Amino acid sequence: MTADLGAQLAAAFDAAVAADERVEPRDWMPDEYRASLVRQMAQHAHSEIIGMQPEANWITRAPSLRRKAILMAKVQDEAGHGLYLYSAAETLGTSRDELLDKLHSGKQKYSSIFNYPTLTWADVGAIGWLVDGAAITNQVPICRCSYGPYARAMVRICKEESFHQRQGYELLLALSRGTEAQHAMAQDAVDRWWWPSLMMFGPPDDESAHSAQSMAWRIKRHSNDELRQRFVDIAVPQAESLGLTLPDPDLKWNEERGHHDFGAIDWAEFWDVLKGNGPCNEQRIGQRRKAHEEGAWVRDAAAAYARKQTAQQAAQQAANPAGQNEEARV
Ligand code: BYC
Repeated sequence: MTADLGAQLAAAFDAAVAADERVEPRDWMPDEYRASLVRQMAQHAHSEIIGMQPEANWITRAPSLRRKAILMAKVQDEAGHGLYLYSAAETLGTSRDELLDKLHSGKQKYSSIFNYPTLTWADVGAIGWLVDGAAITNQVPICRCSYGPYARAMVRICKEESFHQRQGYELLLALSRGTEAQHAMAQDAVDRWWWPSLMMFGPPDDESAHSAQSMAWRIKRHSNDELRQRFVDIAVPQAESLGLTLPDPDLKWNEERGHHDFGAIDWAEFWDVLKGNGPCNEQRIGQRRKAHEEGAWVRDAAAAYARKQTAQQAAQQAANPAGQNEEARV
């Protein structure tokens, strides 16, 4: 490609993004845009898949058939979200195998939140209310992401996440209004999940390596701190309706700012979890690798079946080359 043509393509790309047009897989895009999308989408997909583990931990111990059915449906939805996102990442020329290898070898990240344990049944409620609530706050703007396949995948994901958030809220409400011990269990879960949920939005803006460029490319529409503040403002009245408190003595309404002020986040803990030192990092990745190895026979069988089908179709076509025309006439 000549330097002139490169500059023209880059200018056309910048203009399309600035005009809020969608970038589609076959459009020209800068290598760095492609790489940054693969990075974020892969991390997002991995989070959905790893995120199945803490909740699946409670499927066999759900307190009723109704709760069990709801939880199974939710965990299945997370698997589906992972698949939409891996497929969307594949449109950028990166295979799912490649991305999974990078997850298993620790070269790509997944969300910090899933390195915390689910100690009681109330944790299922706290994850739904807080973790899915934070996820929706972060992900609704991604429905307007400049990259078409990612934006479109997010529309369906966000609808399902809303249901997940509601089920968590409803579960916590039942516990909060239950016996004293149930109320205490709900409060304890919220106490443990609140701060890690705030960390999900990523580092503060002045330490966020990718935000400025991702916002210029309209992959991200808001900064990490903006979305974190939006989440806090939404969660405070919901906690009141639940009859639960949030574990932050500095949380209070600031009339002047029109937002809630909140206490300092322990960023040392966040970076430590990202380095692999959270309470469950080893367990999560170990379980993921094991599931992948144990699923090898399914992938082999599916590939063998696909080869057989292709060979049969080729043989049929060779034996009856006119068949295709007849089908076309029908
Ligand atoms: N955990 O420059 P920054 C869900 C990394 S919900 C781990 O601000 P960016 C679910 C970041 O990758 C969760 N790593 O990055 C819910 C970067 O490292 P690299 C998934 C994090 O990309 C319920 C470095 O820190 N949601 O799936 O501009 C049930 C500097 O950060 C985290 C998504 O992934 C974190 N919390 O902004 C089941 C949403 N935060 O890559 C499942 C899509 C930051 O340079 N992703 N890092 O090695 C995003 O919106 C953005 O990627 C983030 C980070 C806001 C997360």
